[in-house]
Amino acid sequence: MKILVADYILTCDDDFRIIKNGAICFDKKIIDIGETDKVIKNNPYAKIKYLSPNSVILPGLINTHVHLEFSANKTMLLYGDFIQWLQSVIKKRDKLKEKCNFACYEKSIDQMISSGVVAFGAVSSFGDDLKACVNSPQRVVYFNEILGSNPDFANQICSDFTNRLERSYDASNDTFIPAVSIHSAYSTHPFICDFALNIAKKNNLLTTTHFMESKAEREWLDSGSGDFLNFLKTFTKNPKPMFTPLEFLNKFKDLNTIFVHGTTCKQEELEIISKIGSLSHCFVSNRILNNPLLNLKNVNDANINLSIGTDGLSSNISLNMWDELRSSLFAHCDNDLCALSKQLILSATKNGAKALNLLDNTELSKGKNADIISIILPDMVEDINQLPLELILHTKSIKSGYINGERYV
Ligand code: MCF
Ligand code: FE
Repeated sequence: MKILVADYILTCDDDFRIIKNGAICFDKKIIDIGETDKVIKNNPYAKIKYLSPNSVILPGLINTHVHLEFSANKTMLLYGDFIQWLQSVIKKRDKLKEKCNFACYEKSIDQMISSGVVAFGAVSSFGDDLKACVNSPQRVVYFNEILGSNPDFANQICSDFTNRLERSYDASNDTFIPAVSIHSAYSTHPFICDFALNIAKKNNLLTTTHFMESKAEREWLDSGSGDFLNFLKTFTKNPKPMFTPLEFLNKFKDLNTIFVHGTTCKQEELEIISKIGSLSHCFVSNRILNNPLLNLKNVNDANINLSIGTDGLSSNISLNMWDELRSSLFAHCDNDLCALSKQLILSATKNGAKALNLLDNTELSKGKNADIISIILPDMVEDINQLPLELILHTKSIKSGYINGERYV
């Protein structure tokens, strides 16, 4: 049993309570949290650790969308246009895959670890990242991806998917959870989509999908025209959209799904997403691939559970969640700075936990998982209301991190 004492504890509870001069007592779970004197008095046998001045304790961060298999990329892909990027991924996919050895996976995971990520949702296209994900100290929701628009190959695609899913089942444990990813509405045939979603339904698996990422996707699914038409002609003779946007969303209605991107969603679609799942916001990826900026007002109006994803290094330069949060803070410049900072911190903690169905990770309170991080700010904070903002502005790495009460940083 340990007690950590800090200048501030950001609980991320429903009242967004910040405890000044606070302490948290835990083993695997949180036993007590509150003012330092009381916590120490109530738990006399715990080992006490006083953190350095200007310390902040908060729940471990959650990255709801990352692709580790593309981690070898630095300058190999084309940026600035979504379709061009997609073409370059297809062209360089095998090379990137080959370049990402075990050390490459570990490096990417380490980048998340040192930024305070205690759980992540990894989309796995090939199953090559399985061992690295299983070995990582973090909680991993492992989304086995399926895609393919040609029904002639459906049997092969489905059996490859089933094999990968089974391998992830064999590896599953308390901190490694198998799940299902439908790549997107433009790349997945309804038969293939149904196949994977039926398995998800039967086994109560979490699902994820890229949805309404680009203007091209909007145009294609709405009217079968635009940049996707020529692109898809390289795969199919006379390509037609395989779903309307609402038909696609409807496929997920009895599941729990993380929709990723959503930058070109209509309000009606956001309302549906709010009911059947959540949305992962990957600002840097959207910017690099020339996709629109997510409209936070519309997302908030639809009362969506919004979380944060870094996406993969195929469309980002960093898997450090603070880098992602900083970029997002600077991007949404119509929003009040302090209110946005608070929303971003909640998105990267509580909302991410809800999205990945890690319901014991939603906040720092009695009975929840002891997945805790500490950060040392460079100086004292003038106004406690600006603490979330100062954290986003100044943090690059954490001072210490605990998962299930075990120190991992
Ligand atoms: O989220 C970004 C952009 N949108 C779509 N796909 C991907 C992203 N990052 C990686 N991907 C992967 C995807 O999982 O790229 C491939 C898929 O395996 C594109 S389709 C050949
Ligand atoms: Fe992605």
